[in-house]
Amino acid sequence: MATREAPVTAAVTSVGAALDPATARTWLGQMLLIRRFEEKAAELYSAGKIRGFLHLSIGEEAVSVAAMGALTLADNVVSTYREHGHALVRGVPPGPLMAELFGKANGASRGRGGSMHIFDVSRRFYGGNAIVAGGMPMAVGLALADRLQQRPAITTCLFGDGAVAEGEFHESLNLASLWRLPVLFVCENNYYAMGTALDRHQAETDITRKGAAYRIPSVAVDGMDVIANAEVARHAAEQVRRSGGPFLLECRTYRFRAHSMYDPELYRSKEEVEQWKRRDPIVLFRERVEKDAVLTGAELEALDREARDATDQAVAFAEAGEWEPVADLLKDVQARESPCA
Ligand SMILES: Cc1ncc(C[n+]2csc(CCOP(=O)(O)OP(=O)(O)O)c2C)c(N)n1
Ligand SMILES: [Mg+2]
Repeated sequence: MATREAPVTAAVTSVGAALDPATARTWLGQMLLIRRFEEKAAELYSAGKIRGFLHLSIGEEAVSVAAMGALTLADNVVSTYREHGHALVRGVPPGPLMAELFGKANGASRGRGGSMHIFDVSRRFYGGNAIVAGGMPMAVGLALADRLQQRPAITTCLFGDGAVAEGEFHESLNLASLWRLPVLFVCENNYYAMGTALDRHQAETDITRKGAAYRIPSVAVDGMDVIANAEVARHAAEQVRRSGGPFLLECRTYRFRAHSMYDPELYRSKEEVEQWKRRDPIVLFRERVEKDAVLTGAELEALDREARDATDQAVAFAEAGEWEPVADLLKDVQARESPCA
């Protein structure tokens, strides 16, 4: 069973920052939408409505809220296969997102991508990438393109702790630093890559130290604390904008569910999972909102109802969608003419 040493760098935690009702409503509403949407997706998977791979980010909602909240719509986002939360906060509507999970033609990627390949060019959301660390060189390329075209935008690149074992992680950090490209690298460190604990595949488990090795300013934050995470992400994004160079933000978090829908979870103890669940980002934030009387009990209930209603409407949208006609299945698979001819 995995045992973890405390990382060398302490994670930033929030220190009593004041909360305003509008922000509380936004953050709680977004986290609840992700939670209810994914709980429903798990149910629909068991019912056979959703097939293929399905990776849930339940427990990691604060990271989505923080990372996406630091951006403007002119910025680019490159994500992983655990991306429903990122997509929802970025503004991909729940209906097309759910329809994509169903594989319907009204899905965000026209039913061609499924859960791991949510794509929305209008929101500069460039996947949904199934390959571990596969999005990282793409993010560096997007930032390079922006630099060459003098577009004043930054690119946020999300990746898991498992990605740090890949060559693409090192190549991407190195080039982004060497060429001073505006990339905000956001590591969702949930301490596991499928069934392998971080300290079973990395000699150095402090991911900020890997960023520092490439001379990238790197900070770790408590990813279960939406207030701290959002504050640090905002500073990180501002620094990328101001300096034009990269930044690495390590968000220390935990997934409460299995890696995907097929995973007996033999690599971690129930006690460990329960311990992390006591720091559920939604519960923690709701407690803080109640303690400071930022929102009333009725407002809190209404937020949860809205998240459930939006999820139900998304399911209805997906159910009403059509399958792509069989005659179209080969469309867009191969170019009609070779560009080299
Ligand atoms: C290059 C590559 N190798 C292996 C896999 C199989 N695989 C899928 S998910 C995963 C674990 C990745 O873990 P992490 O990056 O920590 O992300 P998390 O699932 O924890 O969000 C692996 C090894 C893959 N998709 N791509
Ligand atoms: Mg992981």
